[in-house]
Amino acid sequence: MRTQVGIIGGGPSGLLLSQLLHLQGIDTVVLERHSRDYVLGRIRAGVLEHGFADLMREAQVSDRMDAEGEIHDGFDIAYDGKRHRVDLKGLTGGNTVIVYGQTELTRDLYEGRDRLGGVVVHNAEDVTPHAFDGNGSPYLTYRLGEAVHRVDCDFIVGCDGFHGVSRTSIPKDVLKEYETVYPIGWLGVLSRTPPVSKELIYVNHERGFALCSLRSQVLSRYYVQCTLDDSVEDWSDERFWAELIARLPEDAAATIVTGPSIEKSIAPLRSYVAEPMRYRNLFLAGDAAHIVPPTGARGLNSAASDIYYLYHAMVDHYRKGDPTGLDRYSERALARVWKGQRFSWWMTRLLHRFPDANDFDRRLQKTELDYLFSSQAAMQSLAENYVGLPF
Ligand code: FAS
Ligand code: PHB
Repeated sequence: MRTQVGIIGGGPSGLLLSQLLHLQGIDTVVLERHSRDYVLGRIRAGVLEHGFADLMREAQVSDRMDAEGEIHDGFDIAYDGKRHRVDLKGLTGGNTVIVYGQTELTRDLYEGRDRLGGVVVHNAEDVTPHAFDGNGSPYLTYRLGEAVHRVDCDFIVGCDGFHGVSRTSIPKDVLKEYETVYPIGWLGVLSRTPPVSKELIYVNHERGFALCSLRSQVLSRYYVQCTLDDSVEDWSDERFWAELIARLPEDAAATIVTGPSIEKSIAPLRSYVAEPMRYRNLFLAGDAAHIVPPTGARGLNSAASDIYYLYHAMVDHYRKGDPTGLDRYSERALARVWKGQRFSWWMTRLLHRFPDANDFDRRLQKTELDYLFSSQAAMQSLAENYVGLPF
């Protein structure tokens, strides 16, 4: 098989890039190691920056997002038992976010690929990138059952997430990795219950962080900070609801509707960036290159940011013969990735209880929160990062 851009990974990054390039007449093949159902079985992000929503519209896969996604003008941060609203719309001159689950967004992208006749190979095992170092033409190999297949291409894009094959295919002496691992995790629960609040509530509590989010008016998404020793088995639904309620401000604790969990998972918190995001004819995008703690809702949005830059760079290369975008992809993408890293790190430090924190740390955290809600400038900084900085 021959194509122009060989993409490893059929998650949001790979599918969005494939869809956008297809609409510009640029051929792609997506190799995904799991089935579509498996990919759509994952429960992950929930908040889309307005720039990401625009990309979905440009990719012609936004009808359901625009019909079912909820536009949110703000969210609350609760601490010391009180809720403080962050007026995103007012603080950013009208920008908002869309609350729309990654699962549904990925489903929309798959349906968009189907509509255009896009090539997405599922259950592709042992996907391996070859000859991407500039000596010869790049190609991918993969296995379907016993049969080995080959995809010849001009470029390879690793959209294969943190545990993929693309980043680790870059020579060790080329890659510079930056990482901090937090001694905490998030236990997330999805329940068919009405959300406790119209907008998200982020909670800083002495027992630990909590977050009240949603997927629709009948589907709620809740999180509590847990330890890295915790396992899902340690957390019955009863224990989860009791702990969440213990951390919520009074009004929310009194009105929350609990119910059986339909999904329960623990995600460890980590900040990670691999540089560069290009090695000759191999590009990295999304979680393949960077990971953030979910506190700032930047993970999926940082992936979309990479796709924005790579998409425009590929179009300039193929349509105008201009390599500038490709040559500057890593520099441009990383500039925005690192701002997302900073914001996610800052929100995580602001809202969680760290086991190694002393009295000074905790007093400083409270001062940071008091300052935030006493300063228009500080709130504006929070708001402009949350709705998404310009591409
Ligand atoms: P993904 O990991 O989504 O997709 C990579 C794809 O590549 C997968 O389908 C995988 O099967 C495939 N793949 C991997 N290796 C392969 C190989 N060798 N060959 C072929 N295919 C391969 N972000 C938020 O903003 N908010 C959140 O609340 C949030 N919660 C999260 C919870 C968890 C448990 C995780 C893991 C992430 C969470 N994220 C969250 C971040 C998440 O949304 C990512 O940013 C997003 O999935 C990134 O999309 P992709 O880059 O496409 O990577
Ligand atoms: C979610 O709804 O899953 C969600 C929302 C905001 C975050 C993290 C996760 O910061």
